[in-house]
Amino acid sequence: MQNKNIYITSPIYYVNGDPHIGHAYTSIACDIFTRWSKLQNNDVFFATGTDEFGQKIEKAAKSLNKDPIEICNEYSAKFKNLASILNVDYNDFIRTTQQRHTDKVQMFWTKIFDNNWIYKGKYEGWYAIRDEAFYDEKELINGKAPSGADVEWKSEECYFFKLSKFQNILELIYKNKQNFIMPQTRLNEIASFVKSGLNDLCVSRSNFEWGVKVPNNTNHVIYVWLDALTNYISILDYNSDSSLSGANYKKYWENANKKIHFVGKDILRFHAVYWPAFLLASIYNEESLQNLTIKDIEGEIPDTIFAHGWWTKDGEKMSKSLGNVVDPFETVKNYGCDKFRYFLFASNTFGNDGNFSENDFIAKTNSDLVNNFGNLVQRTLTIITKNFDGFIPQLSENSDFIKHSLLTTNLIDLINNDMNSFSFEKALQEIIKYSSLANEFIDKSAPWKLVKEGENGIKKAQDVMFILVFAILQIAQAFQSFIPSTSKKVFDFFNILPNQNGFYTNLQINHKNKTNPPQILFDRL
Ligand code: ME8
Repeated sequence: MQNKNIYITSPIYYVNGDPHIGHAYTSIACDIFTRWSKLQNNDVFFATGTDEFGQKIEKAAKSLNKDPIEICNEYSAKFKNLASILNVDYNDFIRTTQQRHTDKVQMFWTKIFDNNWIYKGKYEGWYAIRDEAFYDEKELINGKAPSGADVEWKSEECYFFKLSKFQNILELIYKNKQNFIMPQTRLNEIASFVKSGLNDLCVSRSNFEWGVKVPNNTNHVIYVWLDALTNYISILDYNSDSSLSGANYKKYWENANKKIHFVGKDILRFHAVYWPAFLLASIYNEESLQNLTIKDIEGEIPDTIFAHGWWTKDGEKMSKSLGNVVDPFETVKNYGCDKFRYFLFASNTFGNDGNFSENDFIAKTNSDLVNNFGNLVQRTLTIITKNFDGFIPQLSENSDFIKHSLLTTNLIDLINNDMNSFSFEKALQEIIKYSSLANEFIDKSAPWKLVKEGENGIKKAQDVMFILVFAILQIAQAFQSFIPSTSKKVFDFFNILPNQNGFYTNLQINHKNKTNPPQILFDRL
């Protein structure tokens, strides 16, 4: 019996450019939390994909003299490939140009329309194609969007969504739903934006073609953010008639114990303001929206939207024109996937902005992975091979070390709170601290000397080696979500199979298994 149903999503990525470190970062974060949740025996669904409609994609295609679908196919494949080289193990990958998605977007629109939240009007204002977002005059900074994107004046007939009517219910959510927006600092930002008053939102466009058609009016396409956000339910086979609901929609949305969206801080507003409003609009009309309590709607909206920070390169904003974009394909090719995964989450507090520099990358990898954990594994295997013919010694019953902290510490328990609150960097610090203690233990107890000190010395050396193997396997377990291939390698060195769908509750060390000859776990950079 599995514990909980957990739904985890990454943003769906725009197909107008090559994948970069930012995309890699969000996808790996989702993968880490997915793996962690699965190891805790939860039933997890991890969704990702590509965002393929909108003016931005149409424009990119035109500039390349291509059909939009051609560039969608090309770039969507690159994002799939990115997931594969990063060892990101998703359950499903949605493309918004797939009919399984467009059908559901139209269904979702119709629900919102039938609940009387959509009316026709005329939009006059600023639009940034790069952000696919509308901005008020008062939001512009030096004539540009707050993101720095160019804006253009739009004056077109469009359908409006009555976002202004959602201020109260959104404020109720922010106030009463714990962990709805994480980290906490971001909650304040969004809450004050909503408090300053919401305008109705233009949710259709009529001056270009590349989008999902508005039902019953083919002159309009649905605003790309309404289309894109719907991916989170279309991928689960959303159906608002619950008797017909696809099993996944029931399991991972309606009846999920936790629904978590990981996003970058730049797209938090779309997820924390528009998305819950759209979801509620698909269920309630204006009258039934009044007097709802947080309990009534809790299952209908996401549980957590976690906004991570942005990466810079050597302290500068990354951009194509500066040519300083960190290419995840290059980095993985040069250094390997696990070192990259490790650095992204060990070098920076998840939620804060991070900076990528080759020097920091090399220093962090060498100090934590090569010199610390890698060295521990290498030394331990060497001593076991040399002195114990490759067999892992047993801990003697009356050993002086029986209460040693390396044995009594349960590393998984130790990192549990950090992992569940997305403090990934703190969990990694705990693991590395424990690994340092194991290295100190090997130095202090000097098993290579003990083996030369007669029967008592050998017995003591056996105890030491058992404890070291135990410590290494605990570390490999705790590392499983972060650097899965490395963990597997370590288990393989010791000829031990990790449990199929969970952590070891008890590390079962089979003393009859022969360890493999010492091998290097990480190359020094
Ligand atoms: O926004 N550092 O797609 P996208 C960290 N299609 N993260 C970064 C980053 C950086 N330097 N640059 C970008 C979209 N990102 C929409 C999403 S979801 C329904 C639709 C992050 O390809 C950015 O914050 O532009 C975002 O979370 C993600 O990359 C996808 O960006």
